[in-house]
Amino acid sequence: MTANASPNPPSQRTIRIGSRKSQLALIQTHWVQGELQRQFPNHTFEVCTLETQGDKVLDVALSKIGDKGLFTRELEDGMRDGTFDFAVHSLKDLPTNLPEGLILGCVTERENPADAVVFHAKYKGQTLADLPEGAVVGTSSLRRLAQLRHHYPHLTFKDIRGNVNTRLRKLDDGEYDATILAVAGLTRMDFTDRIDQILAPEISLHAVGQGALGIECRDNDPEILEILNVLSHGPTRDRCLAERAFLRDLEGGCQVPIGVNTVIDGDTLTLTGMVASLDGQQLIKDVVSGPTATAEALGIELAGKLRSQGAQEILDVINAELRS
Ligand code: DPM
Repeated sequence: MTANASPNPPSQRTIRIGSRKSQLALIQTHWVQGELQRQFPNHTFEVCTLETQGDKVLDVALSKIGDKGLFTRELEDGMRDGTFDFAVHSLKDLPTNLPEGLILGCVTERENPADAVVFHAKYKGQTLADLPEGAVVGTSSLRRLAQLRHHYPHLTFKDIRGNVNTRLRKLDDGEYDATILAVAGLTRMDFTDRIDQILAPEISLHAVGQGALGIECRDNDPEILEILNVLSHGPTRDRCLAERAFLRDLEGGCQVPIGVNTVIDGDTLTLTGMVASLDGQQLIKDVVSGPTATAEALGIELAGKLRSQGAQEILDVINAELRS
């Protein structure tokens, strides 16, 4: 007997995924595309790439551009005008307030969220503490800068821009003695052999959402939300909801010296957070714990605790400096 076409063929849809063009962005987006294509063979998943403002403006310090949505706005416009159905971001690049009509549809399982140190060949095998007075560390993250200045006042810091490959090349060319990059990005790009030191949370609290992918989509497309649900990782989502609520409440913006760490043990989520001044002299840190189901409330509670210890004043000074 020959098989007849099914009278009710499963719905078939071409689903377009928006992505930045950097190598890391494409590795992340192609992973999402591959997983979804495997689990939903009836649909066709296509990747569409574009450049964001953050990819184009490379000669200005990230913190000076200061604009929210630097790496996401063009992708969001594409979702709203129907060019794409969803966009894959590094969650840490996604602002905590999303534009009307768009939501965080899915948070994927997090890689190691820690920061890593990569040294120039002449310092291979050492640690930041061993570097000589005045050694030059490349970073454009105010969070990394403030925490490392606090712990290692003997080091000098210099801005470094560009994607991961560009940064490693600038380091190898001798412009810097070390650079700090996320373990997650290096791992996804197969550069784990370049990691010389992983910074413990006692030294560097990571950025909000670091190591997880955030998939943003329209709030009125239940079919896409259902599809994305297969890539959602509950514990990562709870941790990142707490972290993002903390940052949103402090009105951190995308470039501020704010760091976090989260741990889930059973049903309890513990969130550590810190705010530091750019010179590293003031560093306010505290911890809250509670049920994972109250993740966002925990983030807000921690923001309040830090504010009562002077965090707002530190942030006001930094925001005024960045705007001048
Ligand atoms: C944001 C920051 C940086 C990126 C600021 C911060 C790092 C900039 C720098 C918000 N986005 O972390 O305090 O160090 O000069 C970025 C990276 C990844 C996502 C690269 C990195 C990959 C890791 C991940 C850039 N965005 O931090 O090494 O998925 O978390």
